[in-house]
Amino acid sequence: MAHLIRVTCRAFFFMTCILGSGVALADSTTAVNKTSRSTKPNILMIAIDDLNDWVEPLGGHPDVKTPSMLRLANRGTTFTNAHCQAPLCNPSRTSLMTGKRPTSTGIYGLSPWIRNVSDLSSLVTLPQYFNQHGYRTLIGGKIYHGRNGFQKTDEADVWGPPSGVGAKPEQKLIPPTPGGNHKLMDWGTFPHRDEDKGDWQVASWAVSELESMPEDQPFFLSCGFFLPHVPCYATQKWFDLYPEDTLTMPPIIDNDRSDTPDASWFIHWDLPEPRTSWLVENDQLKPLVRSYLACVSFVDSQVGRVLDALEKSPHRDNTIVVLWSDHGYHLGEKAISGKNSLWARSTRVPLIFAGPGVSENERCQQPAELLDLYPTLVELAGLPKPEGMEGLSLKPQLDHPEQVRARPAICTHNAGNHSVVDQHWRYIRYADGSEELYELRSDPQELTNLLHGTHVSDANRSEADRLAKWLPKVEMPLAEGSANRILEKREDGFYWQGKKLNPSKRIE
Ligand SMILES: [Ca+2]
Ligand SMILES: [Ca+2]
Repeated sequence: MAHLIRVTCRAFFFMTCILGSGVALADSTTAVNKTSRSTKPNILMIAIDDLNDWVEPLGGHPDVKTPSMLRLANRGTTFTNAHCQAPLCNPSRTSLMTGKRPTSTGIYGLSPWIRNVSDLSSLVTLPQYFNQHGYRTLIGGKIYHGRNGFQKTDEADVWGPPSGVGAKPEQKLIPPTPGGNHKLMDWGTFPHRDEDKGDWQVASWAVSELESMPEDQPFFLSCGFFLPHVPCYATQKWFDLYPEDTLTMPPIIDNDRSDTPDASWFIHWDLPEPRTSWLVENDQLKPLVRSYLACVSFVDSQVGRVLDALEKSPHRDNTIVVLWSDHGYHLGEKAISGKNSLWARSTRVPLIFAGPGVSENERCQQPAELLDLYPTLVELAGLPKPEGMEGLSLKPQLDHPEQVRARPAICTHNAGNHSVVDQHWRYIRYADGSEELYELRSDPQELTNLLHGTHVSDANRSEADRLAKWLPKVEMPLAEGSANRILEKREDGFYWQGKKLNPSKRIE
């Protein structure tokens, strides 16, 4: 990196766990009669796109203001060690909604949509499963990637607005970005109204549905927000929460990639998201951080509108709320912006449950996977256990946050590249066999690869081997129609988007 930045490392990760006893238990009724709404909990699922741990319940950024997510956390259980199954929209959301790992479906890229893959077209998604058991299902905004499934009544009974940023400036606010000046690679503020934003419209739709929900049927309402996905546009009032002169910058460490394997570059080889070097050279690092934070606070306010509507409704005491993000986001750390890495910056996500059957004001440090949502919600609702679930129900941890869970969290970015995280360690293995290991208590920023240089030791090797036992045993090849952000390890080297990549052309 041409320009090096050193900033004070504040306590970006705190993982204190307030231990306590879980008390409430879910209603275990299994009745499927549509008229039994009062005995079955409703589900309100709130998804946020590209939101990393910069939220108050996770403490990932000391300046961030997310009062609505904090309010939700205070009345529920926050998983402080939750991770996505893929650091990219389509594979992450496909995994969460089907209960299957990317390695089991072969969906690693931004395409395909499951219904276009013959072997996957009949998978029963989370809302479909609830629908089969008497629930009215509603989807608005970004739940599936892009417009996958949009307005298909076999995917949901009711469809709200599609996802999108909403109001846009007449032209991009930042200088042309590398890799083709992608139109989404933009951030900043310009004159517009909060009411003109796509997420405002999605929240308004969810509010109106909550106000008019039929009384004779339990509901599963999925509400997906687009921000803080790029372009990070917010109105001035959200920027005013983060004055430029007092803004805390994320810890960006000189030469942090000197101990990471070449393959760590291959998995985000050629992307529209700028490298940190470009952001620094173009004075865009601070504007990006500020814009991202402004968007996080804006989207939090929309979460608040939906929670307010729930609390004012007759459903407030009988609705399970779950909030998640599909993956994290780098804002300069490890030389990149964007996702598509196997470090905590990309894999760690907010995951908060609240409502009947969930302990209040608790934090769970056990590893959790977004894949666990499907079996967890099914168990909380008292529905029969579905076949073929690859996640584990988090009900034991929702009852008792200290309940040990042996399985670590596994994240995959294209076949053969995985990270495995437990409470204290992160192990990464790439498709060429290269590896990383981090000890998270002493090194929460994952700065020192313990499988590199002088850090190599029998003890570190033994931790790596212990975690490596959890790597997927079988990996499906690319599903038909796979495209966008596809990396393949073939016999003669790595291929990016079907073309052999030249490691000497790396852009740092
Ligand atoms: Ca995403
Ligand atoms: Ca390093």
